[in-house]
Order: sequence, then C-alpha cells, then structure tokens
Amino acid sequence: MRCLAVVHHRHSEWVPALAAAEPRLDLRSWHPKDPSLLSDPWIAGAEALFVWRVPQGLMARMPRLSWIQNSGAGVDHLVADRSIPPGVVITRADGQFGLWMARYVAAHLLVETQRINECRLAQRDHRWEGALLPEDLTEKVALVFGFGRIGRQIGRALRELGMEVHGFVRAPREDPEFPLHGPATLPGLLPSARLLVLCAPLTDATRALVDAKLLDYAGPGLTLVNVARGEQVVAEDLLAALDGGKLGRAVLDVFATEPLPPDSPLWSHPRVVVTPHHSGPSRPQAMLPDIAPNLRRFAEGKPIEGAVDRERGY
Ligand code: OXD
Repeated sequence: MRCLAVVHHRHSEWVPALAAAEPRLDLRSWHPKDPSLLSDPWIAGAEALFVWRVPQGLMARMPRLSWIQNSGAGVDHLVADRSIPPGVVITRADGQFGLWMARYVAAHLLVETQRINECRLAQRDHRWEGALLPEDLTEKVALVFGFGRIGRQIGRALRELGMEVHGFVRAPREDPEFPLHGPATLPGLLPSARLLVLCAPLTDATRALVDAKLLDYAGPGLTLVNVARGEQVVAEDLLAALDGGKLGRAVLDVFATEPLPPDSPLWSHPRVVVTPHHSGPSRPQAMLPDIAPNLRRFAEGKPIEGAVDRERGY
C-alpha cells in the first residue's frame, strides 16, 4: 500500500473522506503543529502529502515524497516554499469554489444595489421610503480579473444579473461566452466599470495589482470585491482611493495578514466590508471530486495529472 500523509488543521474531517475516496492507501494524519509529526518514522516512507502549508522541517523528513495535494485552490504558499524539492508534483483543488464565490460576489453586490441596509434602516423607523429604488444593473460593466473555473462561474452569475461581463486572463483570446482581455486592457475598461472582482492566483504579475496607479482609472461608482489574495491590493492605496473619491466600496474577503490585525483601518472604514476569508469554504465533500482521480492514479502507481506549473505560479 502506498502511503499518504495528511497534515492539516482539519485532518480529522479530511481523513475519513480521503480514505472513503480511495481505500487502497495507507493514510496517517497529524495537525500541522503536532510535535510528533517530525519524529514519526512512518513519515519517511510516505510518497504523498495532503497539506495546506508545509510545516517547517517536514520536507527533510520525507525523502520519498513525489506528490503534494494542496487542500485548496491557491498554491502561492507552496510555490514560494523553497523547502519543497523541484521534482515534487503539486496539485490544487478548487472544488465548488466557483459556486460559493459567485454567491459571495452576487450577495455583496446585491446588498448594495438593492439598498438592503437602507431599507432595514427605514423599516426600523417605520418609514415607507417610496423613493428607495434599487439600482438597475442592466448592462453595467463587471470586470472579472482571473477567468479560470472560478472566474467564469462568477462571470456567469453576474451575467444572469444583467451585467456586461468582461474576463481577464494572462493572454487575450477568443471565447464563445465572454470577451476575454489581457491585463493591459484593465486600466482602459476601469473608468466605465461598476464592479471589479479579483479572483486570480497570486503571482508576480498579480501582486499589488490594485495600487494607486490603477485606482486612478477608477471612480466613485466602482465596487471592488477581492476573493483572491490580500497581497493583490495595496491596502493604503485602497483606503486613499476610497477617501479621495476614486472608489465607491470595497468588499474584502482576503488580506495580506490573516486574521486581519485588530488595528487595521480597514475594519472601521464605512465603505469597506471585511469578511473572514470565507468566500470559498474548502470542505471535503466539495473538494473530493477534484482530488479523487489523482488519489486513484496514485494508488495504482500511475502518473499524477494536473500538476501546477511552479514557474508560472499556479
Ligand atoms: C484557497 C483559499 O486558495 O482558501 O483555497 O484561499
């Protein structure tokens, strides 16, 4: 039996699911902070690892490792981890993130455009606000930066709400469903945009993407939603843009430091919504359809498919 080590803060939830998906594996699990992990002799024989962040010192204890399955979609933390030998294949999983994130983006947009908070305030005061009309999203422009499986699902949801959706990918290409642009087009489309959604992987090309220079093209009618990585937005520039009339609202689910420190000014800005990195919950039942085929290949000694391109960063 080939050995799969599960090193995860929710290992007790993952292990039964992984074992049920592929019973032909020898599976052991640890919490990443469990000190017995590095001294257990079993770990030296494991050829596969299911993990989020690789605990310090673990790679040196796994000489037979050939495959790392990331428990989520973003692999920036693994790609940046120099302790992982170059020959180790890394795979990712985004499970139902597209669906969850489409709900997240739509929900936060609609709270604003349906003026739900204002309606609740009027209700509190028993005030019939006949003039409190929802904003019409028909043909308003939504820019979805990062247009893989997740971005496309977000794009489809926004299109169903009546918006004109543009996707952004590394290199512009023809697409039967949506106009797809390269990143260089973003500043040109930003002035007419109602919504900018970030859902691209964190790479050198997307780090600090939303900075003062880009926000200069935006306006008070723009809402930014970030479900990607906090490092893609320069927080100080974002706050300056909000206060300087260059941005209407920001809905942030991800932050450069998580949990967001209590003294961050983002918490108290009236036009910033802070949520606790919950837009794409990585629960086993949602992720396993992505992971199970490689578990099967691994058990059968076949090559793992869908390896992350470590140079490209995703
Ligand atoms: C992920 C995440 O990338 O949860 O999976 O952020």
